[in-house]
This record gives sequence, C-alpha cells and structure tokens, in this order.
Amino acid sequence: MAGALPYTAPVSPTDCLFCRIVAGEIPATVVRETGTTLAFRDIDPKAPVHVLVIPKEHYADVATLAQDDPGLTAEVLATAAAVAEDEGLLGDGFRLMFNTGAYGGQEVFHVHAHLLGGAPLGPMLA
Ligand code: DGP
Repeated sequence: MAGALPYTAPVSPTDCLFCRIVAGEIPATVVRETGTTLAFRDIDPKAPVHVLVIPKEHYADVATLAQDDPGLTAEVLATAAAVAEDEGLLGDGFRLMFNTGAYGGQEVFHVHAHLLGGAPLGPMLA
C-alpha cells in the first residue's frame, strides 16, 4: 500500500524505556510479574484501570512478537487475563489493545498490551 510504513524498531534494547523498567532502572508500579512477562500501571492512565503488559524480552511490536515467538505472545495474553481478574474486570469487561507502528499510534517500541477497564470505554472508533 502506498505510504505504508515498515515495522522497524527505532530504538535498540539498550536504550529502550520498557527494557529499563524490566531491569529495575526506572521505577514502575508493578502489578504482576512472571518469568517472562511484566505488568505495570501506565504512567498516564486513560481509564480507572490502565495496565501495560509486556514480555521481558525486547520485541518492537506485536507483529514481530507474534511472528517470532507465538508462545511468548500467549504468555503476554495470559498475564493480561490474570491482571484483568485481579483488577476485578472479568464481569464488566475490558479492552486489550496493541498500538502498532506509526499509524497505530505506538510511541514506545517495546511491545505492550494496554489493558483498560473499570468504566464503560465506548466504541473504539467513535
Ligand atoms: P503507546 O502509545 O501504545 O506506545 O503507549 C505507550 C504508553 O506508555 C503510554 O500510554 C504511556 C506509557 N508510558 C510512557 N512512559 C512510561 C513510563 O516511564 N512508565 C510507565 N509506567 N508508563 C509509561
């Protein structure tokens, strides 16, 4: 498609913000940690519950993660589901989304799922 942007990582793992959170170099409010994943509260929440779920290993975006490591992709989703349960979101529901690339509005190029809930969020593309 004309104008489509390639999926490239603008940063390397050594200067990646979320890799630095994984390493403990930048503080974050961690709500769940597994051997391979980390979930922490978004610094600028867009809903009463807004948690970011990441693989500890650096992948730029969800397309790269899903293609290179489907098992780790499933672990990220399982951690998100566990956080949704911990946060009491399973009954009323929640939103789980991966902004991907420039057109998707991705700003941090370490793949992260946004887990949003705690209030009605409205239609996605209103
Ligand atoms: P995205 O646009 O999908 O790349 O979302 C990046 C999110 O990361 C955005 O909602 C704000 C959040 N964020 C940025 N810097 C930090 C930080 O230092 N700590 C935490 N907890 N979240 C951050």
